Amino acid sequence: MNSTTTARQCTLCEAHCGILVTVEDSRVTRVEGNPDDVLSKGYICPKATAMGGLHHDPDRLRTPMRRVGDGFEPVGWDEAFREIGQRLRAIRAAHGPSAIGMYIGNPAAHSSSVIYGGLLRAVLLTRNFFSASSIDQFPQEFVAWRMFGSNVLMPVTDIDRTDRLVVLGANPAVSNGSITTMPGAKSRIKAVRERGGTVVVIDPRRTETARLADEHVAVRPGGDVYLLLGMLHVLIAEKLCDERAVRARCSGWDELADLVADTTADRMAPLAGVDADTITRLARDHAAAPSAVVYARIGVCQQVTGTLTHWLVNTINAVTGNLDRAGGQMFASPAVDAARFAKYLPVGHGAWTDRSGAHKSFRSELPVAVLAEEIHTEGPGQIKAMITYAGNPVLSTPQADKLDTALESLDCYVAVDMYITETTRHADFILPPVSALEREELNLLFPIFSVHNNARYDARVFEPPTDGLDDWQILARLVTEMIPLPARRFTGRALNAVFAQFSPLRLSAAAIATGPYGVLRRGRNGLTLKKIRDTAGGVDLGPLRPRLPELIGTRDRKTNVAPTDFLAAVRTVLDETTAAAEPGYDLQLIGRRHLRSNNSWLHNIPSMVKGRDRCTVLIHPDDAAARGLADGDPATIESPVGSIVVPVEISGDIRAGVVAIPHGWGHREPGVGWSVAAALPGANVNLLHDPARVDPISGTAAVNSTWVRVNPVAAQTPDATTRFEVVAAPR
Ligand SMILES: Nc1nc2c(c(=O)[nH]1)N[C@H]1C(S)=C(S)[C@@H](COP(=O)(O)OP(=O)(O)OC[C@H]3O[C@@H](n4cnc5c(=O)[nH]c(N)nc54)[C@H](O)[C@@H]3O)O[C@H]1N2
Ligand SMILES: Nc1nc2c(c(=O)[nH]1)N[C@H]1C(S)=C(S)[C@@H](COP(=O)(O)OP(=O)(O)OC[C@H]3O[C@@H](n4cnc5c(=O)[nH]c(N)nc54)[C@H](O)[C@@H]3O)O[C@H]1N2
Ligand code: SF4
Ligand SMILES: [Mo]
Repeated sequence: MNSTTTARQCTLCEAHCGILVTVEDSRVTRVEGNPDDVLSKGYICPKATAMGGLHHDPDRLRTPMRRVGDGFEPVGWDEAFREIGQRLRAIRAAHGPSAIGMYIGNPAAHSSSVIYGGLLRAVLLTRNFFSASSIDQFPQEFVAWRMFGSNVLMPVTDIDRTDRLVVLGANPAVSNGSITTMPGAKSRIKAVRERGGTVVVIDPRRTETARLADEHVAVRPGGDVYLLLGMLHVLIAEKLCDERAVRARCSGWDELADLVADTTADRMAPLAGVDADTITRLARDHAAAPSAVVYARIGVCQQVTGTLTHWLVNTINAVTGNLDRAGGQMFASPAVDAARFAKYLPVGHGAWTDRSGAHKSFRSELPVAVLAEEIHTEGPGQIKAMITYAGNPVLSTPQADKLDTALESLDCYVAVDMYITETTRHADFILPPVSALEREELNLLFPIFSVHNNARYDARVFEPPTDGLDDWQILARLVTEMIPLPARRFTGRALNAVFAQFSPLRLSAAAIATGPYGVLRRGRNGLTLKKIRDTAGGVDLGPLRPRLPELIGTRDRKTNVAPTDFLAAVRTVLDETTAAAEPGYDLQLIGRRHLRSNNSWLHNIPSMVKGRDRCTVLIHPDDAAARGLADGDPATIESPVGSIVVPVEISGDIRAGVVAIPHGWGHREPGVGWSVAAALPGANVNLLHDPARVDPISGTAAVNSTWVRVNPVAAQTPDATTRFEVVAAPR
């Protein structure tokens, strides 16, 4: 038997764990953790085996597809690009550049092909650009821009050296960290306690991470902004900060002190849903620890107060002396040092708005929650054509069910994806990249957010098929089609030949050689792509090092702890508290993630979906009893904008008054090409979230505190519409 083992990374989530992939007779037979990997050190989660499952999945598209009637037919690449080019150029000529919209999804960031996604977006010159960022990390980027002068400067949690880890709205024991890339998060969290430190988890649910902690604080969904204001009050009123040191490095101390002068723990406690003593103690302990860090992520991004919360998180770290020092929040020093140049890149807020005028662009991008409206609403600037790249916004974004019909109404829709999904089933063309195991590359993005500096290479496990194209090659061909060219038949071919010379890997090699560790600077001992490629698990570039003075892009080169627009916004949320319930709705809905699931697209791999039903509504025993619900009963969850049915899962781990449902489910739409997923129960939770509910500063969809009511299916209110009827799965 012919057997080979290749070292590369699992590219499914941000952790990018090192894996050893064994292939026997052209089949992946084993995926193991790579003990030599300099970042993940042998750790993998159960999803790693899906790298093989995805490669062999018979439902994965291997050839471009063109729509015919309700179905698709295979089409050659050249013919597809020619026809796409003709149709999109005609739409642009008739309606202007913004008539072509574009959406980039999460997996795009997991490959360096995304460089060409950026180029395509630039060439389109459209105002209608969207991405998963506006239901994800936009608040963190916005805060980084305001505090440090660049959206790229989102600080990393130095988990491996901290004495006190406070996790707010994140569940790294399941997600393995995000915008703090920490494969094997569980061991890293346990290690904090093993070296005598403390771990606190602030989350409405007693999560897998909370189980590893010294303390769990069950905050009210959306209550974090008040909890943090209360903590800052204590820190400043009790003089727990080294004011002189803070003034030396930060601007805005006086304004901050003024803002929190009366946000006492007593006043904030009922708004946060956390008692005043706890708030006070959290502040004192943070100041007293030798090093301490608040790590916050998606739970508090997807809030109407997302930006304010992340600003207060960074501010608490800064004023307690935990910014840019070991054990606090730091900035990585990767081999391709994009952050170093980030301060020179314009960010921009409000360069344009959506057509309603309600939503401002942020770094030249509009909030995804308005995508369906921008397709549906007629008039100048209407989106007539779309390109989606590695995204499934029909399941992953709140659109009040309008995106489905919107995509269907387009004059032309091109999807770069390897599956016929809830989203891409509406496409006129689906252009599938080769599988991840057929790619060779070096990820440029995640080393910027890693807990330990590293440079790692992704080797090919399989040779790509001769007619296969990688994402970057597909995107480059689309760029060629969208650039105005004279004598296109000849110049187009020439341009394609030029792009072919500039693979992301070649660009990475050049960036490494000229980067801070590169041969050009360090001579013979310097780093090259070849040296990285020749290692068993990447190159260790050392622990995080203080470097904010070199990176910061604010005018006075200080961290701004009191941006004026944030101060004003806090006064507003203190006046009209976000705690106010929606009349008729009595429970707050939050999300959750599962170790074997990854957003919407791993549900077609049998080993990832075996076992009990995952798309359930988690509800506190008291709330279930009050509604006559037993474990496993189908329940209707209704919000002011939608309704779904999923089985009940009763759990004392969730705060009373709160329910949790995972996103990325509901694959039963006709025409979806995921044969395994299409047979699963589950519903699209984003049908419950109101697209109009966004963080007013960053435009991020606020899906983590929607007011709902939950009832047995029989008691369903007559006007409720149920699109994804399911029966409780046997357990
Ligand atoms: N209610 C609620 N909604 C959420 C969230 C939540 O917590 N709650 N989380 C949000 C977050 S954080 C995110 S990141 C988004 C994700 O939202 P999206 O990025 O829109 O969706 P995904 O589910 O990641 O779908 C990825 C798509 O890319 C395709 N794909 C996978 N790999 C590749 C590749 O290498 N190349 C190409 N071309 N295609 C590929 C898959 O087939 C799939 O169709 O969901 C968001 N939605
Ligand atoms: N297994 C797995 N791993 C993943 C993913 C996946 O789908 N599955 N997705 C990847 C992606 S795209 C991302 S962005 C990351 C996200 O990584 P995380 O941010 O760790 O994601 P979640 O597990 O959704 O954790 C969010 C937590 O916030 C809590 N929460 C909700 N509302 C509030 C609130 O108002 N206040 C507070 N304090 N907490 C709240 C939820 O209960 C939940 O525990 O994970 C990545 N890793
Ligand atoms: S945590 Fe799991 S899914 Fe994420 S990179 Fe590691 S093995 Fe892959
Ligand atoms: Mo995400």
